[in-house]
Formats: sequence, C-alpha cells, structure tokens
Amino acid sequence: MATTAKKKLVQWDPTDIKAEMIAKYPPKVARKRAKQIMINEALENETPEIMANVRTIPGIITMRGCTYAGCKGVIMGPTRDIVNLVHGPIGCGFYAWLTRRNQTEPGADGENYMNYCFSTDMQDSDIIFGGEKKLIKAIQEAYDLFHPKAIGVFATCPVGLIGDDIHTIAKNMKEKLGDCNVFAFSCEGYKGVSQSAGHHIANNQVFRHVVGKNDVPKEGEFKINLLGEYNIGGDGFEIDRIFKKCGITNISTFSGNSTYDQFASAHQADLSAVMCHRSINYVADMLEVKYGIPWIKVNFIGAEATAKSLRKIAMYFENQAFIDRVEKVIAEEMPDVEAAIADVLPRTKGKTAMIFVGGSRAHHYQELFKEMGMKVISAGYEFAHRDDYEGRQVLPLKVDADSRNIEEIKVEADPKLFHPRKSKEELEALEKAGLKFRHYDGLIPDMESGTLVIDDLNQHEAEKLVELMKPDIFCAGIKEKFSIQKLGVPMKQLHSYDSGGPYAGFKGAINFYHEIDRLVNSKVWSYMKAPWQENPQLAGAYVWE
Ligand code: CFM
Repeated sequence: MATTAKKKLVQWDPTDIKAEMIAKYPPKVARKRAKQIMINEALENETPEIMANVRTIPGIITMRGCTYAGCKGVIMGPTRDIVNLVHGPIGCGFYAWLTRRNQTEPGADGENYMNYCFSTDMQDSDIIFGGEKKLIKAIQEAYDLFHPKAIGVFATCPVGLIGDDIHTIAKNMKEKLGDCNVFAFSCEGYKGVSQSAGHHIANNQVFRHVVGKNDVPKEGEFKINLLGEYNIGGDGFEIDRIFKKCGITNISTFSGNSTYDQFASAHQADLSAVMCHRSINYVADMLEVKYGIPWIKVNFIGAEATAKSLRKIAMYFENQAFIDRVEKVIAEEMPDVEAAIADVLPRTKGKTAMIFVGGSRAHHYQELFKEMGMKVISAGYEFAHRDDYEGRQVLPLKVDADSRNIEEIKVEADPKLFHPRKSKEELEALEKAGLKFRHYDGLIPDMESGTLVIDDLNQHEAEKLVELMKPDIFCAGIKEKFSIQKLGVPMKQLHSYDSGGPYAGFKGAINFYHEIDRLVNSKVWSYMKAPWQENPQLAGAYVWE
C-alpha cells in the first residue's frame, strides 16, 4: 500500500446527507429547508436554483446576525473618523464594540474613534417617554468632546418601535453644528432578514450623505475604489501594499481602514473593483450611473486570484508600462507562494473542507483551499442572495415583503460630476478581450458536482453535516467553533481569523497555507472524546418517537 492515510469509515451520498439533515424537522420546516439545501449539479451556464435571503424559521439556531450588526458593525465599523453613536440600550452598543476585527492606521491627524463605544444608553423611561432629547444631547456631547467631521446615528430595535425621529434630529444637528456632517441609519435589528439589509441601509446613507462631497483633486495615474474589503486581520493592509508596489492609487476602500474623506472622494476614481459582492454591489452600480465609473469583480483571497485580479485592473487601464509593472510584481511575489505550497502540499493534498461564512468568503476561500490541493465538499452563506450563489444573470430578483422593506436608491447621472471613463466602444472591446464588467458568476459554478451548497446553515444541520461527512476542517464563526471542535474536527474561524491573518494577497496566502496545514495535520483532534461518549449515563426518547 502506497498510502498510509486511513480510509474514512463513513461513505456518503449527497442525497442521503440531505435527507438525514432534515429528517428531524416537522414537515413544513423540512420542505422549506430542502429548498435551501442544494446538491450541486452546476453544468456550464446552468445552475440549479437555491432559496436564499428568506427569514430564518423561528426556533432554529441560525448563524446569522441582525440588520443593525450589518450596518453599524460591518459597513460603518471600519471607518475611523466618523463617530458611531448607537441610539439604544447599552447592550447593542457594547456588543458592537470592537467585536469585529477591523483594523486601522490613524493618519497624520490621529483621528480615530474606532476604539470608543458611543451610546445613548436608553433606559426604561426613554422607551416610555421617547429618547429624542437624549439623542440630541448625546450628539452635542460627542461634538463638544471630539469635534469630528461626521457623526453617524444608529437606530436599534426599540428606537424603531417607539418612533424616535432620528433623521430629523440628524438634519437639525448638522445645521446647528455647521462643520460636522450628521446622518442617521434606520437599521433596527428586525428591519430585514439578516445583516445583508443593514449593509444596504448603511451604504445608501454613505452614498447619499458623503460620496461626491470632496472635489479637491486626488493625484494618481491609475485610480480605483476597492469596494467590499473590510481590513479584517489586516487583509486591507496587504492589498494596499500590493497596490502601492503596482502603482495603483486606492482612492477609497469601502470600508476597511477608511476615512470620511476617502468616501467623499470616491467619485474621482476611474474604476471600481468589487471584492465582497454581497455587501456592496449596488454601490458599484450607483457609482457607475451617477459618476460614470465602470466596475469589475475582483478577489484578493488566494495567490492566483490576487494575480488574476491585478491583471484585470491592469488590462482596464490599457497602459503597457503599467501592465509590465503589474507582471513584474506578480513575478516577484509568486516564488515565495510557490515555495510555501510545495512545502504544505504533501500534507494537505486530498483533504476536505467545509466553509460557512456570511456572504462572500464561503466562495473566495475556496481559492486558497484549491491551491493547497484540498476539496471543499460543502459550503454556503449565512445571508447572501441568489445572485451570490447562481451568478448575476438571475437579476433582478423577485421583490418580497422583506426586500421591499429595504430602500433602493434611484440615482441619475450627476449633471456636474458624471463623465464616462471609457466610451461604449472601448468597453465593448475590453469585454471582447475577456474583461467582464458588472459580472459575477457566484459560488455554485466553482464547486464540484455532487457537493452540498447550503443557505443559512444552522446548529443542528452543522453538527449533522460534520458527523456524517467528517471533513478535515470546518470553517465558520465563533458561535460554531466549540460545538464543532467537540465533534473532533478542527475549526477555523473565517470571520475573525481566530486572531490570525492577514490571509489576503500573496503574503496572506502563505499565512493561510501554514495555518491550515497545522490544523488539518494535528493529531490532537482524534483524541477528543467527551465524557458521555465513553460512559453514556442517560438516554431518553419522546413518546411520539
Ligand atoms: Fe462581505 Fe465581509 Fe462576508 Fe459580510 Fe460579515 Fe465579515 Fe463575513 Mo463576518 S462584508 S459578506 S457581513 S466578506 S463580518 S468582512 S466575515 S459575515 S463572509
């Protein structure tokens, strides 16, 4: 025998796995979940339909977060010089305080409010008599203490229920203060079915109140916006290092390591590069319609994907010296990557992984696993929409009661600031040469046939999946971490990176290979046995079973 690897005891068939996962549900729940659990049969351009962006069934322990989390934590959290004032009970403010690993480098002005927790700390009496006066006082206090350029007010659930008029307060305070932009977000936790609604609410307000407000010209020959990159674990720092080396000027990242001024200048870029499609694709569209900036999809997770994305950016600008410079950077960076792959591959090849993260990493991280010779046997998003699974050709999606709740901004070409960066003919020629605009194929076509694609996975199903399919590694978040590890399977957090990272770009890829190699080859997991697995003491059954 050439191989010493132990054969898995469990042989599985995707149809059986799916049946097992929903076997315990009442019939109505099972029917709904069956539409969100898909056995991948993606063939060329035809992808099977998956149900996504629908309400979680009450009682099910979902992996999702709330709309407020998507607005305050995800989109606005990483911007350092906007005071984020949470209007609500203190718990909402406290739990959104540095729990996402946004990183920032305060600039010369040193202005950075990310490490503060601002809240109106609503009490019972505010819920009964209204919290508006308290909010006005809090805005004034934050202004007096810090004199920030901007203050964002975030509504938590009770604010929506009692009807405090946060937008009028913001408008009045902006006028009163004079040199501070104040705007508010109606991002009550219950507003949508997940974080995704909060992304949209946040982005709409940034687009409405900030983008396009700074016309002081930004220098740079190849100017882009990087949309949907949040600098978790320093990913954005690594991407910016590569951009700098290539001669790319990043006008504005939405919103990793960003500032108010960057958003305000975003209309000066000549291309938008979209990383996390789910959280921001509509901003890319709005930037194009209002200012004439085309957009392409990129991915800086995975060394090959990074090289490919850089080449796409270079191709767009059609400048030979720039194209050569990008090639030179790739040629300089790749030898270290290749050496790291050669080191880990004998130990990682053929191993299996599962990835369940928010709305884009479950797709992007497949690149890194592929580079390590590993197969992703099941993956899915917490809150993505059908286009993130099946590709943008399914757009526009049917509007339902929940999506109708989330505002869609109608934008038109700006009479002063709109100018098309390329003519129609130029764009068509680039498309012909292989550069696709406004394009995203989604996760499904990138996964092998017979794999399982699962939307809004929950605690029960995660445990079933792991028990039945025994992956070599499971990737998700902190809520899943310990229940999976107790099953004897290593678990990697792909939201917070378990305090590791960066994993983006070339250097990030190398970090990731080493870390996954250590995790999937550690023997410690096979020794895991819970006391009740050795000595079961109690067993019970329901009478109806
Ligand atoms: Fe986009 Fe994100 Fe993600 Fe997301 Fe998120 Fe995140 Fe995520 Mo956690 S914006 S959808 S809401 S890539 S916080 S940086 S890791 S769930 S997959």
